[in-house]
Amino acid sequence: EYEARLAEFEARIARGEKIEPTDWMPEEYRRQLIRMISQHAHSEIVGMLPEGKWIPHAPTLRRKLILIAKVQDEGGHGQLLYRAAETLGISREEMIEAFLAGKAKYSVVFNYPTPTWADVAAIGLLIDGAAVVNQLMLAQGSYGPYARAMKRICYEESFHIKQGYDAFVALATGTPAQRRMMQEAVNRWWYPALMLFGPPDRDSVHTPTLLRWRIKTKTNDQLRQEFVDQYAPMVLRLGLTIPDPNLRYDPETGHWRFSEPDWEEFWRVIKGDGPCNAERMAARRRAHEEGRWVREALAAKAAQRTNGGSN
Ligand code: BYC
Repeated sequence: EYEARLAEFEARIARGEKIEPTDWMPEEYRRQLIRMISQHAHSEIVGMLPEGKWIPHAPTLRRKLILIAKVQDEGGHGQLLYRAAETLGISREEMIEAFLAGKAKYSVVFNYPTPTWADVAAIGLLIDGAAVVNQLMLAQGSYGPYARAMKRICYEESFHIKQGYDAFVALATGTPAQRRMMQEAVNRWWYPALMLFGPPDRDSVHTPTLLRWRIKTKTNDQLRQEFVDQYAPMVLRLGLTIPDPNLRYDPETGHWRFSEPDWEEFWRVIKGDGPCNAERMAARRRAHEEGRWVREALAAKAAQRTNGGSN
């Protein structure tokens, strides 16, 4: 019985069909999706913090308005993703509880600091750029609600890259002090951007299962290479350098060669020992506490309505 259902499920995926919430699916497929989508949602919400810090200090009114809109979009992406995960039978409260308890991960990159305005530009170009490379792949995935959310999110993220590129170009072609500031931010964000794609394939425990069921359609290393091929020449063209002595174009393969990030640092930061982990978690716990009265008021209102109350 189970074997037959599994075969039919896998045949549907092989035909390129989307799996929808009420369709039969293996428990492991459901578990993997909940893990990934909820981590993705937490990443969007935590990802509001490093750039959000710069909203009061944006250099011009125009940049401030754009940044407010961008950070707000990230909050929206988080909501969209929690909703997609809820279709798999887990509640938003359970997901947020797991996150606040430190049991669910969020992207390693948001544990790095943003000491200057140029870090906002570096995130906008490199981190959003990396996120889009990853998410265009996820938009091809087999689970309907996640793939559709990805498609919509990629549209907005493409605008985010444009704002990142615009701020990046302004600094990279600005005064010597601005160019120096932009270069230092690139030095800080290059390796985190490479880390966004996850551990190397040889250490990626989930990749075989995710590829088998088309939750992912490319591996971590494949996407990392795509990112470097696309973004390294862009940074160099703007007259900046990349902090990797091994970076060079290989005409034989048509790809850029590059050094891997420090994977020991990656695992250490994921486990909680990065420059901003404690600060990020504290900010989220505080926001959760400060929002408690809103959740309680909404719940009370809903209960009143089901009890037939008039207001
Ligand atoms: N950071 O077997 P692996 C954004 C964990 S935010 C932290 O390769 P998989 C934005 C992994 O969870 C967009 N942890 O995993 C927002 C696993 O641990 P668990 C963020 C990571 O799933 C604001 C273990 O390492 N994007 O765009 O095959 C401002 C083994 O890894 C990371 C997403 O979340 C990491 N980078 O592949 C600006 C995309 N990588 O769970 C921008 C959705 C790995 O067993 N996720 N780990 O405890 C994915 O595409 C995949 O999950 C990954 C990892 C490619 C990240």
